[in-house]
Amino acid sequence: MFFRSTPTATPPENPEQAQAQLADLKLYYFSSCPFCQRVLRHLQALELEVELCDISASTAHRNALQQGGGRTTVPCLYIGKEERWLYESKDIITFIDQRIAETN
Ligand SMILES: N[C@@H](CCC(=O)N[C@@H](CS)C(=O)NCC(=O)O)C(=O)O
Repeated sequence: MFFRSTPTATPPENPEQAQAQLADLKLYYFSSCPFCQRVLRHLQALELEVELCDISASTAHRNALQQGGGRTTVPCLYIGKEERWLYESKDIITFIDQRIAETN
């Protein structure tokens, strides 16, 4: 599958604050999903981490996604502070960038 890659992100000026901004996030994913890889690559370029929930490795994660988000499509970002489930890789990347921008 081919898709346009996102522009390479650069790590934030204040990585500790930026990392703290992501503390309430969980990324539901599975590793062979190219849309998940897009989000994971973005996080890698930023040198930041979110909690990862692999739905192919854990029935509990899969069930949590189904029950919380309403479907098992990945990637899906659970936003703890808002109790919100965000689907769509591009929207997830935009959300993460916005959260980080709040630290600048
Ligand atoms: N447009 C979505 C596509 C997501 C997508 O198609 N994910 C696949 C895995 S690669 C999936 O979860 N398919 C199973 C389903 O939708 O239940 C995105 O960019 O995140």
